[in-house]
Amino acid sequence: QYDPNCNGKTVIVHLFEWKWSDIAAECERFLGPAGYCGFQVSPPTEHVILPDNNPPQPWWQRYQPVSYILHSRSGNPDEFAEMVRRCNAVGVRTYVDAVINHMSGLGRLGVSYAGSPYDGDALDFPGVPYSAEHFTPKDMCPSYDGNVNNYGDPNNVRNCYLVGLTDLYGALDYVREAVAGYLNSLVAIGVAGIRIDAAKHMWPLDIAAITSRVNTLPTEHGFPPNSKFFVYSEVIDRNDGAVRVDEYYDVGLVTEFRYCMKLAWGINDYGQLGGLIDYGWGMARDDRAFVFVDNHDNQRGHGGAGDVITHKTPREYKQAVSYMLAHPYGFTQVMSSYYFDNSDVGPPHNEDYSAADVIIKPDGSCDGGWVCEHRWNPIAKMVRFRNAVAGTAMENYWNNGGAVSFSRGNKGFFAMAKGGSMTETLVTGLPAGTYCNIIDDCATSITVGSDGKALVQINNYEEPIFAACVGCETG
Ligand code: LAG
Ligand code: CA
Repeated sequence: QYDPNCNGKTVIVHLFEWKWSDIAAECERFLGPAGYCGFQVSPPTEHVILPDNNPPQPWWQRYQPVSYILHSRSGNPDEFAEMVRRCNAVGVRTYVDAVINHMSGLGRLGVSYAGSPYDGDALDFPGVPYSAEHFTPKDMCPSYDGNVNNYGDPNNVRNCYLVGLTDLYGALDYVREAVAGYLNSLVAIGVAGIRIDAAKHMWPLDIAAITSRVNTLPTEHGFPPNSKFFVYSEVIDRNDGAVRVDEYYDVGLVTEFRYCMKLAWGINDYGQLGGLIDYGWGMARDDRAFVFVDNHDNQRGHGGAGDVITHKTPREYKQAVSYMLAHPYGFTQVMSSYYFDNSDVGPPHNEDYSAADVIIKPDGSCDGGWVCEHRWNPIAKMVRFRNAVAGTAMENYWNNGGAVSFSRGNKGFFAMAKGGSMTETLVTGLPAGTYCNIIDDCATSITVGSDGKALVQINNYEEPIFAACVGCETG
């Protein structure tokens, strides 16, 4: 449950709203060679389809599942299985965003991609099937209108309807079995793990009862015998309610949303980077923290928003992601977005609202409305750095308020200058020798003396980052 099952690699990317055939190609042409461990997909199951919404078919319709059939606007079950297979073949793992706290919202009525009808008001989802008795009994929700509205009370947070979403009764054996059946169908085709959507709104014991029914990963997809399904629970804990991240340690890693905020503060004011991890705040312990600079919600003002840096400020974003990937804390996820002005609007799409092709330009950047942060120069390079220094501690930390540097054991050295330039003699932690900056493709380098020190110079306004690691130059 704690191992992402990717041979010790350290970074996954959230390919938000990408379609399955594009992801398969991306594994082969980019994610594998770049050293990514794997990718998180948008919820793959049938979901409500909202053509009359303004804008039509918002991204968030995928967070209203109506069955566990793997058919969505990203593709059909065959395309999904083919993606998992092709990616596994190049050592890149699939992680599914599993929406298992709830089904559709109340009032949602229709038929989804594979033909499953849904009726939210009647609590009727024959595609699973679920019916009224499988949803949390009304008398268990201490809220005047049935919705989650008191984050100080765990019964309210977990037994009421989150923004009107029909809440599954996770204490029932039938529900646990149905959800585990879904997860086992993923395992069978080679999926390596899941994000548990809205885990904060589920009882940790119900999650444990479900994950305990999940099979070990199939060796025919390249997993060592007895490998366990990787789990990270999405729990938004900003010291603002009754639910804490540590309640979920037994089922897997937990999202650490305070990290987004603290890192943003640190990039805006380097002096604060030294206090990035605050255990006094209850931040998740290192071996349970799942961290990211931004995610699909908080980059657009949905859950956990406020004080986050996104692709909309590329210079700051590159610094934030680079710092995250250099810093040893937690297991890291990189975001890969599409451009948007309206926070509800879905991905670039075809006439039928299926996800549009991701276009790759000759220079390796993306087009067609896709941002592809995971391909941005310093971000992709820092994936290589993080893999190379895995398992080492942060040492020789130096910070003068405008620039920062540290080493990772005797394997890596990282420096960053907020203003775009710096000239400092610093302790690198590296054995004597010459090391080049992987960020500028070895255009600059440092010479480390027998005392471990080197003159470090940065002169690059857009990408003011120096990263060197032993054995990294050749990739
Ligand atoms: C999550 N984590 O806990 C997801 O990361 C987040 O994106 C999901 O909300 C949420 N939990 C439920 O899975 C998203 C949007 C919501 C949207 C919801 C369901 O942030 O805005 O709610 O998905 O589609 C929408 C409307 C609401 C309406 C609700 C039910 O915005 O106004 O009440 O649907 O019909
Ligand atoms: Ca619930």
